[in-house]
Amino acid sequence: MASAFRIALIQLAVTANKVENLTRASKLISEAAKSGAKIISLPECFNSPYGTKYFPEYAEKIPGQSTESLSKAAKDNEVFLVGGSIPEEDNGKLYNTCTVYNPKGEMIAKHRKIHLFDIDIPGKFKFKESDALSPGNTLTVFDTGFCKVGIAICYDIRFAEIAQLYCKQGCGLLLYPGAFNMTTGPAHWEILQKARALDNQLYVAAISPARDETASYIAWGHTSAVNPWGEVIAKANHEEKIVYADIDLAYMNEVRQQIPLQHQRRHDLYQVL
Ligand SMILES: *[C@@H]1O[C@H](CO)[C@@H](O)[C@H](O)[C@H]1NC(C)=O
Ligand SMILES: CC(=O)N[C@H]1CO[C@H](CO)[C@@H](O)[C@@H]1O
Repeated sequence: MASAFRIALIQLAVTANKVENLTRASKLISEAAKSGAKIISLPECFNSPYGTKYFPEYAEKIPGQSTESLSKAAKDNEVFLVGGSIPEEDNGKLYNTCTVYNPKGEMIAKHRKIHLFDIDIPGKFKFKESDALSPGNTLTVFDTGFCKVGIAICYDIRFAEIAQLYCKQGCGLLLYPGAFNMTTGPAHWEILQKARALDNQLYVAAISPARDETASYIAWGHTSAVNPWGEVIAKANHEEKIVYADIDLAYMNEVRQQIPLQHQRRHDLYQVL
């Protein structure tokens, strides 16, 4: 199996009309596949505006309209497709859920956001995801044949332990569909990707929706990919765009040899279980 392959990160412009946006996503997936991408990812909440008041209205069962459209896009284009996330309804509860498809269109993973974004700064800013959503309780790794890939959603990137566990399980690439806002975006979006990449000496990519200035929650955009040396190797500004990045596992192994963190851990003093 080739040690280098291309991924595509789709910074989709998401608005209120679900059907048109699904069609738009499918079109961009096919464009990315034609440009040689083997793994393609959509952003967090790609079929719905981001906000607790929208989740009940846009939520779907899995399988449902949005995930069937993803399965078809993966199969038609013969790619691994990471379906960003959608609000999922299951048994009366809502989740922020990412589904993953193989090139035959079969769902091979389903990941529910683990850490919900609950912020309340009195008089300033309030966003309480847990008003509408329930948390997921499992970590998610899938194998592509190119490398193992770990998934987590948005706020989850702030919890270094998840990335460490994914690294321990042999991942070469971590994908974080996410939507940081206009404050946390410029402050933390890129540095968190670099931190997770450097700690674990692997590739990290974060996939945001394009910015919509008229939305109630304004996304920072800046979908990007970082290599195991901590360098940004591809990035968008805030408009709709497909970001391509080449993942080179031979390079990853070189970095791991140059700075042999993996062999020098003091498991007698600390351990991520
Ligand atoms: C973005 O979120 C942070 C809390 O995580 C909050 O302090 C800030 O006010 C928000 N910014 C905007 C522009 O909404
Ligand atoms: C990216 C994209 O095609 N977005 C569309 C989503 O649906 C709304 C409403 O129909 C359109 O205005 C957007 O252009």
